[in-house]
Amino acid sequence: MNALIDILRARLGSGGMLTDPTDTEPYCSDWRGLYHGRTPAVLRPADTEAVAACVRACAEAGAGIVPMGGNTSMVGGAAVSENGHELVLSLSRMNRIRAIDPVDMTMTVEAGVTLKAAQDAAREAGCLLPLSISSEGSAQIGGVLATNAGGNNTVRYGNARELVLGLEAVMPDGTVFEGLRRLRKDNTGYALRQLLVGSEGTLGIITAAVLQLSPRPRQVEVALCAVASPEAALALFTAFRSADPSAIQAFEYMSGTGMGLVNRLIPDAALPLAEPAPHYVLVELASARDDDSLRTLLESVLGEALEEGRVLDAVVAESETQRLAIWKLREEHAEAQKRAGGNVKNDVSVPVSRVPELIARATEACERLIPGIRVAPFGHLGDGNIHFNLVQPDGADRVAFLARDHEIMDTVAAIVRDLDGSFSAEHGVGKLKPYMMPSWRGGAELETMRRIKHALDPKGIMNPGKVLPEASPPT
Ligand code: 2HG
Ligand code: ZN
Repeated sequence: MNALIDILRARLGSGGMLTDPTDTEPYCSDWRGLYHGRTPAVLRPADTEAVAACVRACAEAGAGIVPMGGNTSMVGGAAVSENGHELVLSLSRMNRIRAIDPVDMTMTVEAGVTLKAAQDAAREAGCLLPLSISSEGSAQIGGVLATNAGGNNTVRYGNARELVLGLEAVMPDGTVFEGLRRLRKDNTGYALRQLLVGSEGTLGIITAAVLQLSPRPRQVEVALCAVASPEAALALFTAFRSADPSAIQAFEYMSGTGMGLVNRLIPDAALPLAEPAPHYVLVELASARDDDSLRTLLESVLGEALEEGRVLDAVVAESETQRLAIWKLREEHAEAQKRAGGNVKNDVSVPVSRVPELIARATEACERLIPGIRVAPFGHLGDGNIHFNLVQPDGADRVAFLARDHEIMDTVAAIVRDLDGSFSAEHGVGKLKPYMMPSWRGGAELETMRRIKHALDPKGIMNPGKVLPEASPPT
């Protein structure tokens, strides 16, 4: 390992590498505080050629590499192991926006650009980068694509995958896949970029991408609604969809418990409604038209739902400040749950029609499993992705609660399976969930994934221990 570090130091210079344990320590824990590892060095290459040189050197030495962007994974996707044999490769210094073309509606960005910075640059060019996730201030493009992030606007624009026209990546042998094409049509063999998107750094390191931009909407309307039940939330979704299927930009669900935690634990997050409610919906509509048709649509659908009692109360944002204040109530859910103590996350998806059944059955099962558990689901109702999160009972022991995480996850997963859903909708598999892969993606599917991994990364150096479970020894 020392010889490898000397080679890498010579290539990267002292500014391109951290070895002092006080400097490397922040790279060795994940956002949730689930994993704490060790690394002899954090590599900080500033361009693609330097990433390739690092990977070549590691491949020759057979050393594991953990690619890292903003380190915001919810499943330990960038967790470094405890054995101290893996090097972290941070993409943070690759933070240039290489090009924006408002005619082609594309932007070429490097992996270390934060999603927020990419959104801002698109906006300045008069366009919209429609990907939006709660951690966008820290999450970086490389990680967002490596995990095929979804987020708030999937209902309208799809997941990250749908926005990727081209990709540049360093493959596990250190060769560079130069696929930064920006074409809407390009049927020329296997879609390698789509193989790398969502591979969580196990097949290569994304260094840059061409993203598809959209026209900026001229009108945006946001409302926060109190509803009596998840069924009422779903009915509101279908009412908006029937009124104008193209208008919905985000349709988010929040439980009363989750909202209560946000109100209590996040400064300046006050509920703008007279009474707390058992369930909430945040709806955002957007339109390219330059008139007041969107407000009319919002008021007419909400008016009818209020009259019929499907919506108990609602507030419509009258300014950008109010719009952001409403979104804050939604986006701070993860932070509030972290502050509330130990929490177990289930990033699951089901067909949209089955969301109410998921919430009812999983709530009942979890409350039966651990009396006093705080059931705080929220998420992207419009695309069927619910974060069915559980917070430890008030005053319970955090460690004892977290020791039951698999039991809780398996309880929820059994219901999700019964509802034809997925055990990981948008956060990926990471280090937390490979154990679930054989029962969910077994047979030919998992075997094909293993073959692809072996073909591209025969030494198994890319993000070891993520996505695929250890193969059981031949019998
Ligand atoms: C969100 O939608 C993120 O806010 C985080 O995906 C979800 O904390 C979570 O489980
Ligand atoms: Zn989410």
